[in-house]
Amino acid sequence: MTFTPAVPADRAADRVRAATGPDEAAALAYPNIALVKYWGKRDESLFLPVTSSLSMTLDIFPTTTTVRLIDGPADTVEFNGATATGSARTRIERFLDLVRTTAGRTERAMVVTANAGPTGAGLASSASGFAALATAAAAAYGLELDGRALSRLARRGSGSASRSLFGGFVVWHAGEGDGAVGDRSSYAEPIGGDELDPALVVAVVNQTAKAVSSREAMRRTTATSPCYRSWADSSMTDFTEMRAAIARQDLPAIGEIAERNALGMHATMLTARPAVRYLSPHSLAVLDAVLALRADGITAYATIDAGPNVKVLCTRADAPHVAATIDGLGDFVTTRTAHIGPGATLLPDTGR
Ligand code: 2P0
Repeated sequence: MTFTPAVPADRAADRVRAATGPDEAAALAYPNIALVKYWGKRDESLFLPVTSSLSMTLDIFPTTTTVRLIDGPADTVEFNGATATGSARTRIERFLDLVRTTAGRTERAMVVTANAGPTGAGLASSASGFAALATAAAAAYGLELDGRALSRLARRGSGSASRSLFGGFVVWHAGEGDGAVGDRSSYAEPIGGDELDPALVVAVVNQTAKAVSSREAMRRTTATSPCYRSWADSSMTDFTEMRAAIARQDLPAIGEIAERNALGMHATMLTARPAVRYLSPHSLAVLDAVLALRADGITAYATIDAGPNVKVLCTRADAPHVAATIDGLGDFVTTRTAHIGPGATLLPDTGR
């Protein structure tokens, strides 16, 4: 299988740059992959999670987004070169409404956004998407927010987007309480540890959008899985142990915790009613290859999000061997190797 990016990142950035002027801003943000997952909300409207999560921001598959304020009666949204429709458009319009309310502004906006990677395939496109949109929209509407406040804003577009505001290893605190108290206390921040410099080999077995959205899967799982509460409890332990493992730069421990946390999350989906199953036979083939690599003494651990694609954490030095092993499984899989990436940025000469 050949991986075809939707829009090359550099070309998307050029298009956006060419379009910027007053009252407009463009931003670039990268996806992040959670090593301790966010899976379940305690408040749907404020995007307050049940548990804290911890991620690594990547240096591949960025989203580039420009927001230009316009005179027209409605927002317009262009996504990967086509007019956005349906729920994708509604999510962006609702988010812009939130930004307008926060800024005390009423102008509508023209949004142009492009993903360099697959969309809706469990490769964190909504994380990079809403991190880029929050960064660009806040600047275009004249909101001056620090990193913590911007992460809280991005959270309201998509929970995982709060983490893509920052580079390297990032925690998103679940926070405490409901309403405004919960909102203020649920933010993301970087935690350092970047010296570890691991690689994440992304094994793409399917780059089409999933049938059940992660939002719906999360909702169904928390409401119906008899295993959900025990996963959430163990995830809190995983979070504490993961922070300690990152602080002591212990890659085998980081991998072990990440793998058990992800497989536990999938167990909650499999036990939802009706079940949600993102794992495919190809996902399992990659998981078997990871086990075989470990049996050969390679530090390689898997994590999987709301989709069939598998991400393999390993050292930078081992990444070529890990990628070659997975590529060798057959035509059904192709790999891209990521490393630690930067936080969201405004593109030069944009913003106010
Ligand atoms: C994560 N995922 O921590 C987890 C692991 C998928 C599996 O965050 O409803 O698109 O927009 O807050 O952020 C995907 O969920 O969900 C996700 P919403 P989001 O990365």
